[in-house]
Amino acid sequence: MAFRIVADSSSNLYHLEGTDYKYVPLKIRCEEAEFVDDENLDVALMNEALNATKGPSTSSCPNVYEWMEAFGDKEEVFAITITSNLSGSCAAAKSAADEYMTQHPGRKVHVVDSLSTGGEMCLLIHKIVECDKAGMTFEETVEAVGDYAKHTRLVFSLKSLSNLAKNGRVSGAKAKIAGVLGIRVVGKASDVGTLEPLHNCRGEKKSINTLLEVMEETGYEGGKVIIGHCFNEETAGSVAKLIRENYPQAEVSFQKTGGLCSFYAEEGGLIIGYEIA
Ligand code: X90
Repeated sequence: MAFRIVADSSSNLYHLEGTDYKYVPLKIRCEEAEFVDDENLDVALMNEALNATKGPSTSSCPNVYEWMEAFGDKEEVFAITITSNLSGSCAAAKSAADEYMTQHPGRKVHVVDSLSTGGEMCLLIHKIVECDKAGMTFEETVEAVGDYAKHTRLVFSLKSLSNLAKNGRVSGAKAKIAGVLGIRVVGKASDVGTLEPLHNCRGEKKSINTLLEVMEETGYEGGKVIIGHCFNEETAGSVAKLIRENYPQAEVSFQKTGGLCSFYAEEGGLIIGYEIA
């Protein structure tokens, strides 16, 4: 591997076999405890604590120092962040990159603002690995990942938008609808990297069909899919089944949401990154 790849933990990716991959954790906090979104985090325990707390709960992004630490002493680094429109992670990564390149002339860091999170970040990470393995230069890879990002998207299906609303990441009015029992809000990451709720679905089955419809409306034609779920293997499996029925060639994989995505997607939530044509 020529490149080091660093992502914040909203990618739900803590290890990447055979690559020089590192993650920087976000943190989740309530009055009683702080949870570091690393590979040791027990998400079920975190959820329990968050459900039990009466006070506010919130998240925080990695700081400049933490990003710099993760760059290590590498010559060529790619840093992939959660959308800059909902988090300070990207701004911190960019400051870290500037500082790193000033301190070490000749070294290069390219920050990729995913304008998304979860599985869509993973697709970008996999693309960088692919470029590296193909022997592409840093500059060629910067261009390739930029082009590829035009062909990746993210949809979600959430039972509750409560933590998103409480932390000002979505409007209170939209969160209210999602609070109704049995309603799932299906939506997508907008072009500017914000949450765009699109449909209020009654029942799980309806939400699964709606997810694929939204994927198709945004250009899905059977490309790679990464389904992230917060303790909802069953629905994740049903989504995969539906995709495979319609697109037998589709490469579909699963991931459990880590701390940050689980906090915001909440129990039962699905976050799906995919390629479009
Ligand atoms: O800096 C921080 O404290 C992190 C804040 C993150 C806020 C939003 C996280 C959303 C996570 C929800 C569904 C997918 C939405 C995609 C929108 C681009 C997951």
